[in-house]
Amino acid sequence: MLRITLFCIAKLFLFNGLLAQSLPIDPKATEETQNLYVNLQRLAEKGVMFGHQDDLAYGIGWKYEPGRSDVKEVVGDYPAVFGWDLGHLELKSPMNLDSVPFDKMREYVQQVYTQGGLNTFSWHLNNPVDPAKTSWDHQDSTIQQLFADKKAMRRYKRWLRRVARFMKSLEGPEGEAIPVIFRPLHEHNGSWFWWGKGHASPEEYKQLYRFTVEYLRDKKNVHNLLYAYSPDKFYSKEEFLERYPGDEWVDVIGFDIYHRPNAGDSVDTFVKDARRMVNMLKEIGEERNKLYAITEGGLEQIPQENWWTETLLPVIEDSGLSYVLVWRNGRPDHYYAPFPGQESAEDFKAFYHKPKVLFGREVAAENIYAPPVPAEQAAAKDRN
Ligand code: BMA
Repeated sequence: MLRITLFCIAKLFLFNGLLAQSLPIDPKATEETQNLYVNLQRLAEKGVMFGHQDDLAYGIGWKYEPGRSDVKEVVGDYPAVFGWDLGHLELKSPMNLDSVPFDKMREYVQQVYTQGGLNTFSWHLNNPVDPAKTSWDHQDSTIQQLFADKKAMRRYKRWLRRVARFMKSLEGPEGEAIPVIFRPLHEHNGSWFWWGKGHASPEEYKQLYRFTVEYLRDKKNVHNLLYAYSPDKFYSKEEFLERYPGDEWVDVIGFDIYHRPNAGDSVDTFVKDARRMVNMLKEIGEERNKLYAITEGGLEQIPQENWWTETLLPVIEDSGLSYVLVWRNGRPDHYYAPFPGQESAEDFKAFYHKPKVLFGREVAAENIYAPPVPAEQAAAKDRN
């Protein structure tokens, strides 16, 4: 009898464990969103997806030319993950803070979905207490003021409704909502944004994160989002979790990390530090059954010829990371992916060919929005 009871309890735990691992925090997540979440967990065992911010919108020397991508022009394939930013959507601006028209952004997101890739959104939103101020115009206690000031709160809700409308307008060929990763209030353990560490207590930050999720999901019925929590670089698990809103609010955990070498630094220092962060992230991800990723980063202008295979690869390989996303190719002095002729382009090709680094075609073959293939079938397919 005791053995039977124990067996039942064990089964229940196992079942709950599987459920916790396989389902997004939104119980009403659309079918494609649920499929995506489960497929991403499976895919993370195969390799790390490569991502690039604004990849289809512009690159070095071009803007809004259909089909173009700096990454594709170097390796003959698109990235697997595409980052976009919603900053200024809240202001009803027709284009985002980096001049990408939202109508075009929607088309790019549709293109990515159709070709089997993944879209992720950040949001450099203005300050809802003082809307003329940008994300970076921080002032103390903004979050506290937001919750105390009815007018500011009405404004923030209005902004969230604009986000909700945009997210719902992302539709696939059958009218289905396109699942995306939404990564609000990022890099919050730094103090450069108004939601950052120096301007809010951990509880205030959590309150805003939870409010944001709840409003979109439960009030506005947006059900095509997976939510990501991503501080900037961090030095302990405690620091990583200090402002974590809780497992029931987050689908993906990650961090942003830029390589900013100082004269005299050895590459090894960055690799070691970053790898330590990846290892801590992996532990937290495994403990909490969350997908984990390097949500943003890179080396500006990539002046190191072998940066991809000698710096980035040792940071990400055999890590279980879902993806790594490098920032935008914004200007000749501000880019993070190579383009033809760029110093690191040859090395980027070698990086592309690493079996555990996944680009567009490999991920397209995985049908990440389709019902997950049962484990046995997948294993049989692998054997063939
Ligand atoms: C920063 C820079 C800025 C940009 C901002 C938001 O890292 O790329 O030029 O406006 O991100 O995308």
